[in-house]
Amino acid sequence: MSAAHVSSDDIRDQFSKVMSAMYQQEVPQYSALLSLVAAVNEEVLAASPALRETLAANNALDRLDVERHGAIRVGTAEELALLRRMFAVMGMQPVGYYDLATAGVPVHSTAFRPVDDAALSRNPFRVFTSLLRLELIDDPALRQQASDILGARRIVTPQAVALIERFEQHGGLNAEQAEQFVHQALETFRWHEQATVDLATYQRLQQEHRLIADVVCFKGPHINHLTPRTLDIDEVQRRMPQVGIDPKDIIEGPPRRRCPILLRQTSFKALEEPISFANAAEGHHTARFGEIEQRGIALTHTGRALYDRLLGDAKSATVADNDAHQARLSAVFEAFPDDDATLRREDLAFFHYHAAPGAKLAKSVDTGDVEALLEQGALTISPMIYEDFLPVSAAGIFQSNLGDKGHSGYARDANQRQFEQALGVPVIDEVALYAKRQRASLEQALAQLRSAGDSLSLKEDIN
Ligand code: OOG
Ligand code: NI
Repeated sequence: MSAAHVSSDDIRDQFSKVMSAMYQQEVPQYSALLSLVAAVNEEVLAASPALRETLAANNALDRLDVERHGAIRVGTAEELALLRRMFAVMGMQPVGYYDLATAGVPVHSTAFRPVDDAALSRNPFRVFTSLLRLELIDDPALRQQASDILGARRIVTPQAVALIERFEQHGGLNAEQAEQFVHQALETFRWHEQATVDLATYQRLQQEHRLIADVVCFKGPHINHLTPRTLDIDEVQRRMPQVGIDPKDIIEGPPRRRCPILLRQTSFKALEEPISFANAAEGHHTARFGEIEQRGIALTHTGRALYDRLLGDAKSATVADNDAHQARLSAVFEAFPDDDATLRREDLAFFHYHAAPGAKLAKSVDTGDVEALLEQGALTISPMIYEDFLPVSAAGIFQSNLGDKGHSGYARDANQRQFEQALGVPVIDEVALYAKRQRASLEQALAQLRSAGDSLSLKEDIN
């Protein structure tokens, strides 16, 4: 990148804002949801100055107002690979692999998102991107027809393609190109009321799986939801009906806790929208919905295994409503430690390490002795936010919007290799990424303590 180039962080920030503005126009309930989330976040921060301070100290306060994730579904390997290149212009890399087929949804997915601390605190915009698995359509004629329809469409404008190529060749875009790119890239995600197929084709695909019709029958991968981040999802869920939004019954993910873990999510049901077909017939399509999320700390493999086990234990009981579900979850999750010190000591979760301001090292303590430095207060920790998704929750959200329990015949092996071949690169392992960031923060904090220690002993030498 040269000085004339706009940073990818800036491009992503601009893009996420125009995307949000477009979705507010397309789906007015999303606008109402944004206001509700902003009001609740403000109340939470007003009631808890300590939380505000912690967020501010970790550069996590500013990002809250802009933080969104979106979701799209593409139809072919070529589409997925092209979008990977488009997201790369915005500093977004494919992180994680999610196999939704095991939950009866014929897709597998990744999340395009920024990966380093600075980019995440600037704007952590992420797009959950699913690739349709056409091979899961049993009827060969229908499978071929879907493939032909998808093969004929172009989801990225020629101008956007040219700007992606320019970015790749020159390592960046100048201000004017960046602005054009943002504008052109947005076109890919726009809603189209006009289906590209006739009613009969739509209905056949719809019968196979509603998601297949959603992917195949339109000009492009319309953004199907955009999700703001709340600091109190229970409160937002409770107030949604007051602003005319009908939430799904259950909040997905872990229960409310003192130290929130992973991700809690709820959504409102997809809108039924009028569409017209290629043969001029009129109809309806339900695809686009709204969602909110509350993010907590990222878990290690050990922590994640415990989470998965407890979630499984909680599932065995039938749930009457959200209150009953949450009460049951809370009871089961008592087995999951709920304070930072234990989460860290038992290697259940990831943290950022910090050198305490003005920390003086006791002479007896070595900077290699992390436990002693924490004990002594020279090192402090703060939770590292989970930046990814949860396949079980994702399946719950898919299903609440598809209005069915999915399709049990799709439970085949995860096929990460096949997905990566389509994508053109391997996905980044999200847990390895958290571990790397944790290590880097510890090394930096220790280096700071060492140099503070050096100048201290220098002073002692002089005296
Ligand atoms: C994606 C659903 C997954 C989430 O927040 O887990 C998702 C989709 O419906 O396309 O966005
Ligand atoms: Ni989502």
